[in-house]
Amino acid sequence: MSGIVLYGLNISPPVRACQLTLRALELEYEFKEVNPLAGEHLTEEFLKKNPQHTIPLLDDGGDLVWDSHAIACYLVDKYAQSDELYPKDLVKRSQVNQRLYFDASVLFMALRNICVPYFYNNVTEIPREKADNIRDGYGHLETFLGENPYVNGDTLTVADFCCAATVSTLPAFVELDAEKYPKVTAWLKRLQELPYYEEANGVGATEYVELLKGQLTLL
Ligand SMILES: N[C@@H](CCC(=O)N[C@@H](CS)C(=O)NCC(=O)O)C(=O)O
Repeated sequence: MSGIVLYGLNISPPVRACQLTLRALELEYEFKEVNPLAGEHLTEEFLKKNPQHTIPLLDDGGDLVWDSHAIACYLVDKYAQSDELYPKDLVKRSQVNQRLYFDASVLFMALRNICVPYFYNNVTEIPREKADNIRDGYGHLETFLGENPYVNGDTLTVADFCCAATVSTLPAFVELDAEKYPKVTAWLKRLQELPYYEEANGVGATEYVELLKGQLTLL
């Protein structure tokens, strides 16, 4: 086996975080569609590769990596010309890791805790506490950004890709209020200016938001 293969679906935020990273690094890759909404993540073949049955999954010449945060870091460590997107300096790396874990455990979980009941059990009501988890996520990010252009300061990192893939999707559930969260709004606009943003993330995020438009009620 050779070459990079990314398994996933365009509407999935963690898949898009990997696509942002791949495009930023100008890496060639094959995209193989696996649609969890059609049960394609539960085939024997896919489970052999990822027993946790999540997308994205990266197959790099037979080496398998899953979890978007792990994939993004792996790609930079292995292929980047510089360490800018995922610094080698221990302190800087720990700060990027903090934002990555924030995305994995706070932002993305706020999304997953609403979309899993909806997609798999048709739960169309969003309880107040779940909507509050999203607002808390927006609020923390607003604080983290401070006066900086990116989530870890002056430099774009993989943490921006992971957080942006999620934050551009969360408005499917709770609007990103530009007056309450001006820094988050400006940061997202900044990322939208990246030449590869629209293809790697914008199209899929819009598709996700459109798919859920009018389907859910905030309690
Ligand atoms: N922390 C994981 C989350 C991945 C995840 O939950 N992906 C969803 C699609 S957005 C999925 O594969 N769901 C199917 C399942 O969990 O069985 C990551 O960042 O890759």
